[in-house]
Amino acid sequence: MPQQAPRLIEVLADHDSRYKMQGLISKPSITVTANERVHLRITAIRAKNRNRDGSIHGFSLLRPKDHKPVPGWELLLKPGIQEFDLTAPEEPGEYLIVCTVICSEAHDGMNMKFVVEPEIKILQESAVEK
Ligand SMILES: [Cu+2]
Repeated sequence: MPQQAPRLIEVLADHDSRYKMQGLISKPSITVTANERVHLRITAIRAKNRNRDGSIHGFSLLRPKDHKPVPGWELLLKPGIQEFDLTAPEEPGEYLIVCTVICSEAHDGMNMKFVVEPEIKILQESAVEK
């Protein structure tokens, strides 16, 4: 089966402890389809503080029901551009991305919406499965 190229999503983790996306500077959000493969390109710019390991921001995806991090989606960011190949959660819902590095006084507000929409099954595929 031909694999579709993962979708590129670009995020800026900025010096003012905010996530930003092109065209969505004041209210960034990511919408994906369940199980979709995504290629995240995150540019991180240092705020006031960093962790001992050199991380300047975090990027963790939290589940809607219990705010537990999604496995594989607990990212720590070093200064500069970093790329991650990830698979979206299979459960639809409104998730939250939060920073996990106490990067400045504004850290508590460093979060953004992440929506997982249900997967649309192609009729032919489900006919074959049954
Ligand atoms: Cu932070």
